[in-house]
Amino acid sequence: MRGADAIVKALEKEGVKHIFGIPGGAIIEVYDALFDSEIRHILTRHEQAAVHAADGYARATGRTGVAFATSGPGATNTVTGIATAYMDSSPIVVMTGQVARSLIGNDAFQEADITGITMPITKHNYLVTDENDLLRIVKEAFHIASTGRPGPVLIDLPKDVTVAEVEFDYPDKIELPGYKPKYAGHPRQIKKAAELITKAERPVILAGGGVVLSNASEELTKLAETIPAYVATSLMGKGAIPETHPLSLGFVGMHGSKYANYAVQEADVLIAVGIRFSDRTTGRVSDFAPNAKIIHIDIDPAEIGKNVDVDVPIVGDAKLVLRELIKHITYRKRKEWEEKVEGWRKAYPLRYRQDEKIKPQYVIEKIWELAPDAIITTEVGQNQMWAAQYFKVNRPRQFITSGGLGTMGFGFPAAMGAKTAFPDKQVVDIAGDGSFLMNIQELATCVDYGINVKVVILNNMFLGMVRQWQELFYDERYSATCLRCKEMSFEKIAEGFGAVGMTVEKPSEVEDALKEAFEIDAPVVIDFRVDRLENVYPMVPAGAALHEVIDEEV
Ligand SMILES: Cc1ncc(C[n+]2csc(CCOP(=O)(O)OP(=O)(O)O)c2C)c(N)n1
Repeated sequence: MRGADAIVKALEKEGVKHIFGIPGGAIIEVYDALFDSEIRHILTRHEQAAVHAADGYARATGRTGVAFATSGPGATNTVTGIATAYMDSSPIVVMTGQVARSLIGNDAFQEADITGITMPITKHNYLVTDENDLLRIVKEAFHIASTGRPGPVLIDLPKDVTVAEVEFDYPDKIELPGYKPKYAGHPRQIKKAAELITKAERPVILAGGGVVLSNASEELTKLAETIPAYVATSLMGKGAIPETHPLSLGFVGMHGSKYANYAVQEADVLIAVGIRFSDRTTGRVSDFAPNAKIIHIDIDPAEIGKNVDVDVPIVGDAKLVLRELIKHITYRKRKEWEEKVEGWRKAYPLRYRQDEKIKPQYVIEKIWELAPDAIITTEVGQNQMWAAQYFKVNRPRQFITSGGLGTMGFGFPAAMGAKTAFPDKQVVDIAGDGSFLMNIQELATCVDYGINVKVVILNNMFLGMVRQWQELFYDERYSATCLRCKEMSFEKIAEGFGAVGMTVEKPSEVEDALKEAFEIDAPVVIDFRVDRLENVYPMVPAGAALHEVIDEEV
């Protein structure tokens, strides 16, 4: 059969149900083969959105997402999507068309060296130079993307490879001598960690996205309850423990709650699980958790000691390591520490000033009240931080956000991906007006395929987070952050695409508008005209330590 037919058959064997993408000349054979397949292809309106959708699909399900693009501009349009998935360790396979082998290096029409371009932002990538390698490569790509520390894998497919005759002999074994992720933690290290925890008077668990990726939230919650220890998460770790759990402190870092930040700073033992200590989480790293011995559990040995010195490193899968660790722990209440943390929780709750304008935090609180089980995606900026602060996530894979790369334009196509995987779930993209405009064309895709996501725009007519930095740290010199679009109507734009649009200007209308939107069986865009100058607090300024937090008087 044609290489193209073999690819599609291989995808079927891998259990792929949905692909997001856009065709073109170099990948047309694969699309031709797809025509006869049961796999559902969703034609997005931009390749960046196709990759974000595959990524959102992967984050919501835990299964590998798949995106297609043609050569040249199609391939280069995937770059931001791939880098976004790479930074957040999301398993996706991206297949790109390439010019025929004889033309590679000729500056042929729509030629781009996409394996060269994506080398630093993929877990692995392939240019298929021999059609006899094709099926082995597809098999390896799915294996590499989804095992160990997950990540994006790209396969570049020269057009003549997709036309060439191949025999369909899909391998069932993988031989990658240089790639053997380590899953079980070292028993001696686990014992050492348990000894430290047993002696600790102020233990805190710091959970990252790795807990979500390894489906270890049950084990993590059990560990917290067994010690007992408070749990703070990174942004990516939201959902590692239900945020309504009495031991949850929510997320930590630049816009984390004061009580979470203080608890980390005062901890005497920090149990860091599946976390890479990004600067947004640690604040000034030299003053991060200064009183703590640090236990670091991570599947990627390259993360151990990368940003923070650790006392007990454990390389392994979070789920397996936690299961073992729990066996060595006996419950011991730490009354003094509990009183201290509960004191902070009482003294420094997340709060905002309510007045006659719509407060963005209020909108999020209402979303949470009305749809606590919804899958939430976010854009990037203030909207993302308010969503992280005020939407209490109750399970892993419920909160989908671009943490590492901070990609504006991610949330909406990621919501499309999540909704494609879970058509019966409410999926809400919490957006800023700037971010939503970066992939707004996907409204056409949503309408086309009946992907009924809800977009909640916290419209401040600013690139709000940058404006906030300018207000606080650049003497109110508002350089290029005002979007000046009072006249622009997201409601009409949505309607122009065939979706439902709404505009809301009064706090008293917020709840009814959300209720109505959640009932409508169509893609809905709600333009909430929020208080334009609202800032995100608390805030740890860039370069400050986690306890050097600024807050507003309420
Ligand atoms: C693709 C991209 N370009 C630029 C930035 C830098 N940036 C971070 S937040 C932000 C403002 C976002 O504005 P908006 O989407 O309106 O959200 P708000 O902060 O107002 O909630 C910008 C420009 C980014 N994160 N991503």
